[in-house]
Amino acid sequence: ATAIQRLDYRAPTYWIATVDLTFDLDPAKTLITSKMAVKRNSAQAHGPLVLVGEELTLLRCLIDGEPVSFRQEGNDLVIDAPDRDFELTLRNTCAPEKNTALSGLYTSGGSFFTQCEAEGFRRITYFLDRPDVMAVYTVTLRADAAKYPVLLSNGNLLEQGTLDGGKHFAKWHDPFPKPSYLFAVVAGDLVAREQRITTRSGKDHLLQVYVRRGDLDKTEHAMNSLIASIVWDEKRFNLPLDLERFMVVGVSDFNMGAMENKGLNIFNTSALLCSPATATDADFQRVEAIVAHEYFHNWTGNRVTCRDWFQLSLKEGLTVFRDREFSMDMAGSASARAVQRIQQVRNLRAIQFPEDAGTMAHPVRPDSYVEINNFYTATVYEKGAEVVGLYQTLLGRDGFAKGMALYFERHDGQAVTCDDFAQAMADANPGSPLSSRLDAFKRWYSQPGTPHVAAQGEYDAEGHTYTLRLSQRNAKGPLPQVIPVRMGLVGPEGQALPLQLQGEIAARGTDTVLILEEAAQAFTFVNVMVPPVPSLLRGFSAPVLLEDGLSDPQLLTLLRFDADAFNRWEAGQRLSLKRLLRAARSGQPLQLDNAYVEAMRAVLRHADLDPAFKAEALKLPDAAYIAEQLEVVDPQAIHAAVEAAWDQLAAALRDDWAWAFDAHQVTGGYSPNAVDAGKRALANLALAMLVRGAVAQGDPVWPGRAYQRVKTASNMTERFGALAALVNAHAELAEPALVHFHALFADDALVIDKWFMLQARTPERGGAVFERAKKLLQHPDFTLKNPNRARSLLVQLCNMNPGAFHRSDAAGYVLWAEQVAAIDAINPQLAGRLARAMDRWSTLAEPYRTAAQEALKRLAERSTLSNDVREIVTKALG
Ligand code: HT7
Ligand code: ZN
Repeated sequence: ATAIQRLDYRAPTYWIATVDLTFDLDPAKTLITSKMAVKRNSAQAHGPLVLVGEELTLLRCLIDGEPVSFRQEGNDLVIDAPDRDFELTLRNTCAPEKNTALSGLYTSGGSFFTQCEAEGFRRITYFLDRPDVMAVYTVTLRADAAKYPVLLSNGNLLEQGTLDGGKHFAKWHDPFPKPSYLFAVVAGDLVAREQRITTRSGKDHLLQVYVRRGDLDKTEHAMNSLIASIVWDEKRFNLPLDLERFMVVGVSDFNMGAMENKGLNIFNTSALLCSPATATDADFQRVEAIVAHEYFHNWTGNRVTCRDWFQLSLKEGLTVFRDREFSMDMAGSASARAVQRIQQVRNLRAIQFPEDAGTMAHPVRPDSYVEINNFYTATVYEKGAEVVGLYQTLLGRDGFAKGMALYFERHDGQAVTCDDFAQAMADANPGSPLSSRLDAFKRWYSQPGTPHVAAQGEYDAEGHTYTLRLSQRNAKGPLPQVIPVRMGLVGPEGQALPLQLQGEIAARGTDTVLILEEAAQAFTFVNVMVPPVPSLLRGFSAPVLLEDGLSDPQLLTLLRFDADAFNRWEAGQRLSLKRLLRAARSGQPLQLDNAYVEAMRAVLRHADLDPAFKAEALKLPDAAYIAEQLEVVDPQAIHAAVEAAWDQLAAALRDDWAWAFDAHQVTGGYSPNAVDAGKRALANLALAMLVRGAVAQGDPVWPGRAYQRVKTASNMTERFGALAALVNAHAELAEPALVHFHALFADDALVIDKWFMLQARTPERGGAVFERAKKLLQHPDFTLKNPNRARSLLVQLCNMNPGAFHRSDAAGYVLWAEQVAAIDAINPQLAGRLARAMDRWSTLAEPYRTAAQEALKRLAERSTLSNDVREIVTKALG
């Protein structure tokens, strides 16, 4: 397969103004009739009309009702079309029940669903399946009335009724022109939670959440999240709900979290269903964020869409930014907001930083791709959201809102580019720090790689000045980037010092944003009366790796006093990171020092810090982030260092953990609110530490208490926390606890996913975790066909558990290659995700490096690989 290049974009020769689709739904063979109003694009030279279709059987092709000459070349349907507007009629079939790739029209649990982003519509009918072709859709669905009582598509229901032979029909019309990737159909035996709302403008809307019978009691949180999202988008960005009816549907077989089809969002059940008994606080939070994300796409993605798939971050980066802002507003307190930011950054560092340094590195706006499904990445989503955040940091909230307003004023109803977004932001804010450096700013879209920022401070005690020298380099991009560095100076007693830059007439307060835009720059502060500790990159104001060279005493000062909660957390992480890196580099056993342990005790016992913050501050950095700081990565050395650190923290703070566990029990009914969730997070961490410490001592008390909690907890957060404490500590009671848990939830697929995930992610000890995971592949509940299940075992083991995966006998790599190939034959998109486990193979120490390379080569030699997997292994091998 050849790579598609961004600069090769050309507008199409024809547009499609309207499309009238009729579906005769049958799992084995569905018949699709399509009538399209095709318009000549006079800006392009006349030529044949080339439509694309995959895995379809074409039955009829008419222009203005007359047969026309056409040919099929691979997936292309090439039609000798006239040099004018015309009506094209096509008829074709597809086979939904054979569609295990879950792209196009497929069946799941006896119902029909579609997934059209990015290129699934071509697996339904022949079309100009590209996002810049926006058409108005009318859809008639015909199906057996008993098996498929609910028939849904985008927009408004025009008509429904019965047909002969036990069939019925429904006719839908979506008044908004949309690209084919936003098309959707659902047909099945589903039930809905409904709610009528009146929005600020006085309009009435019907909201519906459709799920399988029996799941209705798990939809309340999704409905509440949807209503909160509607209210928030109107209030924060003035963006109203534009449809009378807004539908959300759950499906168990789904490749990603959810899909923003116009007026008919389709969700993975894992991103939709929750109840206190079956979902953790993290699940509740995830459902809220994904419901919001899909809803926010209605404006940032649907009303204004992407011209081509290279612009994917235009909608994804912006929508992730919006759902993050929403989640932070929903979280409430400043501390809860900081906790959200900490979790975002932890995730960025563990997943996006390695991606940006690895073989699949690409800019936020990629320049080429072989398979677009491989580019739904942490870079496009999470780094893309960070880049949108940079606009807000440079322009302020109001300036950013003005930019958004201008963007919609200019581009509503259009398919546009990242340049259009950047231009609207700059034009809405003349004279701003953005408008004067827009070209340089846009390097965030064109250069891959994580910039490294080095900082060095110099205090002049006599002149009372403090000079901060900042420099940047990016191994994957030659040009300096525009890096907003939010910062403050902290005095030795913790005081926030006034920030007056040399040449400025007054202090800027105690928190400011410096703009680093050259390779190296110096900033001198005057009237600095005491030697300060610089607190840099507050709130993680740019997605960079900061090397500030701060000493332990300086970091301890920030951990105790920084006014910026994010940087307090960061100081603790740096203290941990230093120790872990030292051990991982030297291969010597890690020995935590007293100062560090006492600092962690002080955090745990602190009178004012929120429990949720404490839980984050006490967690060690992720192995993937630690690995990114090393030139040569020995995964087992990192694993040993992290395990030793946990063991020592468990032992040294034993009484403190016991206090924390007892002091943070939540009484009363379950609520997923941030305060209660924070207490549960800290209590769960404490329990994990107590069980770990007890297992090391051979003491049965805490494992016994955890086991009891697995049996009697009244909510999933506590039950699963207790189970995880036992399993992760390799306690003897882990086995019976796992058996008990499985029996309790045998009928709940989403909970059984958790059961697999926990076992696949357990910190390795002597190879037992890998062996168990391998055995679980044979478990009767395991299947490669359901993406949630396959991910819960294989992605967790191979991509998220380096201590178990990277083995000196190469068994992890052998299993990986086998499973990638097996999944590839079923679902290439999912196989592509698993294939990413080897992205960073070339930095591995021996013997891992050679063994990983061999596994990659063996996989690459297979003749039957999909484009998805082929692109990833080819890039991995360089
Ligand atoms: N825009 C969607 C991205 C997507 C997707 C979703 C489900 C299955 C396959 C998919 N391919 C691409 C999801 C989102 O970002 O909201
Ligand atoms: Zn999205």
